[in-house]
Amino acid sequence: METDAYIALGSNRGDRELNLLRAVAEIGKMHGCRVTGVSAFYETSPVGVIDQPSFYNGVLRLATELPPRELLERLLHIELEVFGRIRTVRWGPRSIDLDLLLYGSMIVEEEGLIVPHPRMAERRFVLQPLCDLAPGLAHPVLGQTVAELLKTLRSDESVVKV
Ligand code: PH2
Ligand code: MG
Ligand code: MG
Repeated sequence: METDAYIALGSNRGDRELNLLRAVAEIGKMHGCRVTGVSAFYETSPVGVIDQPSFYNGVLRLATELPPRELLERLLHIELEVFGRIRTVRWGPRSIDLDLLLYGSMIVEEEGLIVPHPRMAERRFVLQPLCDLAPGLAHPVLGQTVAELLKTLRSDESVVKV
């Protein structure tokens, strides 16, 4: 049985667009996973640590047979082995960041694995590309759709389609 999962893609180091495209290709190669949608890419102002280069962000949809923990491990493997990402500064510059946003309507709270992603509803750089793919999708905890969350979001982040 396949489940729809949504993955956030982010890059603010190196060739940001190429990094996102490479990540989509790598995720598409994973066994037990089919990429069924990719959002537009957006150039976004950094959130959290603001003294760093702007990001490119996007979201992809996956039909997957992998359970969420295994999916997360494969994503971390791509970050590490394909992009050579070293985790130094939390929220600092990175060639690629792959975050599991949603796994069907499942709610998971385990060590190192929280789904839905705990900050997704506050981030325009996540909600805008997610809205491209799934405006009517309900957030499993908050109950509102992605389009509703985006409409009522109070945030001055800049998010511009590239
Ligand atoms: N990721 C972060 C922190 N801040 N800001 C933008 N614009 N885009 C991101 O992907 C991002 C961020 C932590 O992962
Ligand atoms: Mg992140
Ligand atoms: Mg991450």
